[in-house]
Amino acid sequence: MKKIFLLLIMTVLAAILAVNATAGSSLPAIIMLLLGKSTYNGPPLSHQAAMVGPLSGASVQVFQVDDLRTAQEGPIDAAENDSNLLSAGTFDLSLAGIADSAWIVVEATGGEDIDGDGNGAADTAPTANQGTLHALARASDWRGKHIRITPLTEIGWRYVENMIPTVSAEELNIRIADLARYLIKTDISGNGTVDWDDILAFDPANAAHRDKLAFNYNWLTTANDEGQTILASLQAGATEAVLAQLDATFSWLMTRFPVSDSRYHSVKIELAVFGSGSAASGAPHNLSVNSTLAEPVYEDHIFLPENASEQITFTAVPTAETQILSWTGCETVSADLSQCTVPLNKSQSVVVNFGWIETQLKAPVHDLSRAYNIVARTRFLCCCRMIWMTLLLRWQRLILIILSLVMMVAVFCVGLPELIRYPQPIISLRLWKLRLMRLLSGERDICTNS
Ligand SMILES: [Ca+2]
Ligand SMILES: [Ca+2]
Repeated sequence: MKKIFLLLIMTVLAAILAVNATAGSSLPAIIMLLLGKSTYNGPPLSHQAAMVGPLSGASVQVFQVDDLRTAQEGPIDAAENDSNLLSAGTFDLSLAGIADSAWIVVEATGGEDIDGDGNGAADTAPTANQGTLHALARASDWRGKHIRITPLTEIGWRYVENMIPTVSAEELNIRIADLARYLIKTDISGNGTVDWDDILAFDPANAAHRDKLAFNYNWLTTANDEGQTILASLQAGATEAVLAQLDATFSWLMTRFPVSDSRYHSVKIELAVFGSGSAASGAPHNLSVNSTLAEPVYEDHIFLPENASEQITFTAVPTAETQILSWTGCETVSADLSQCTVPLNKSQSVVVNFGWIETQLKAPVHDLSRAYNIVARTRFLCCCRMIWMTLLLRWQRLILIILSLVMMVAVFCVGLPELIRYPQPIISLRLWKLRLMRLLSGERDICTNS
C-alpha cells in the first residue's frame, strides 16, 4: 500500500516537473494552471504576450497610469522560443516599490508570433510583429495572476486610455466593469463572474476563449473597405488605423471618449496658480501648487467623494514682490484675499492670480526699448500714404475740373436740350476739327453749329 502511495506521489511530481520543463514557466504558475485557479498569493507569476500565438522575444515595459512616458521597469525581453507555446513570450515583473492598488500599464512590443494562424501548434515560419500591445491591471493583479497581453487587452486599453489620468479610481473601476460586460459573454478567468479578469486571462489561440467573447472574434480578422484588418494593423504598429477600425467596428457598442455619468459619485478639485506665488489646502487633502520653484513638486488635483456639506479651503501665499489679485472657482473668498473655499458638491477648478506689486505702485510704464524702429517704420509708411492720398486727390480734382470745363463749353456752344438730345457734337472729332479750322481761318466763334 505504501509503495503504491509513494508511486502515486512520485508520478504526480514527475508530471509537474515534466510540464514545468516543457513550459519553461515558474512552478507556482504551473501549479496554478494545473489547479485551474485564477488567484494566487505566492511569488510573482510569469505573464505572456500574445498577438494570436505567443510573441517570442517581445520587449516589455511597465508604466504607471499617471506617467505613461517614464518606464517604471524594462525593457524586459520576453522569453524567446520558436516552438514552445507555453514558454515563448513569457516574462516576470518585479514592480518594486509600487503599491498593490496602483494601476499599471504593461506594453509588449515587437517579437515574433510563433502561432500566427492560432491553431494551437507552432508555425513553421513565425510572423514578425512590429506593433505594440497594452494591458491595464492593478499592481496586485500583475503580482497575483497570470496575465496575457493580447489584442483584447489592447482593445480594453484603447477604450480606457482617454479617461486617464483625469478620472478617479472609482470611475476607472466602473469603466472597466462596463467594458468587460461589453467584450465578454461568459466567464473566462474561472471566478464565476464576467469581469476585467476575463480580459486579462483571454487567450486568442484558444477556441473556447474566443467563444466566450461578447463579439465575434472574426471581426478582428475581417478586412474593411481598404482591405485592412484590426489584427494586421496591430501587427504593423499602425495605431491610427487600429483606432479608426475600432471606432468603425465597435461604435454601436462603446466609445473611446466616455463621459462621466450619474454613477460616478466623486468630484475632481483642481488647483492652479497664475503668477508668482503658492497655494495649498493643507491636511488632509494636501493639495499644493508653488509656481516659484524651478521644478515644482506639487499635487494639483484630487478626487473626493461628492459631499455638498463639506468644503475645502485653500490658502494663497504671494512672494515678497507679488500680491494676490483674485481667485476664480471659489464659493467664498476672504476679505484679504488670502483664503478661498470650495464646496465638494461638484468638480471645480480653482485658480489664484498673483500680480507684481510694482505695477500697481508706479505710473504706467511703456517699454520703449524697441520704439525707434517701430516709430521710424510707422513714419515712413505714414508719409508714403499721405503722398499717395494727396496725389490721388489732386488728380481727381484736376479730372473733375477738366470735365466741368468741357461740359460748360459744350452747354454754352450746343445748348443743353441739343446736348441731351444729340450729344455727338461733343465727341465728334470731325466737327471739332472743322471748328478748329474755322478758328484758324479767322472765324472767332468756334461754337457756331453750322
Ligand atoms: Ca500554428
Ligand atoms: Ca471572470
